[in-house]
Amino acid sequence: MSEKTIFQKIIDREIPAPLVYEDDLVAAFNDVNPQAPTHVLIVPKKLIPRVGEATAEDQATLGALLLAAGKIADKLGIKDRSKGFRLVINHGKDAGESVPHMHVHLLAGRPLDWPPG
Ligand code: DGP
Repeated sequence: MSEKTIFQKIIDREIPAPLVYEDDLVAAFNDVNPQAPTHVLIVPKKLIPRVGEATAEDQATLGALLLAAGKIADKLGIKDRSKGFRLVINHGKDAGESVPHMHVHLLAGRPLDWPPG
């Protein structure tokens, strides 16, 4: 069995990180290197290395990630359209993926450029 990812270790509570949100399928915690005043990582408890490798079996998990984003935004007071947030998923090298355990970045708290860098 291959070495657990850092995110799996956080999910399994082997590495301490306060959880911003948790349900049966996903966990969320603050990014260690925040790119905005709010930068939360929403991670499936099941290891899906990257979004393009998800299968039909993962449908509920993929849905849970987006539903969690809405709940977290609500909890953090950024769901209102006058504020807002951005969700980002990096798949592979050109996108800047650095942890091979799929995750959704939730970024907020400042105006975010478009197109992204
Ligand atoms: P990505 O580049 O899309 O694979 O994003 C990986 C993110 O994970 C990056 O923004 C930094 C964050 N990160 C890496 N190691 C840790 C860690 O040990 N704890 C936390 N909370 N975040 C981490």
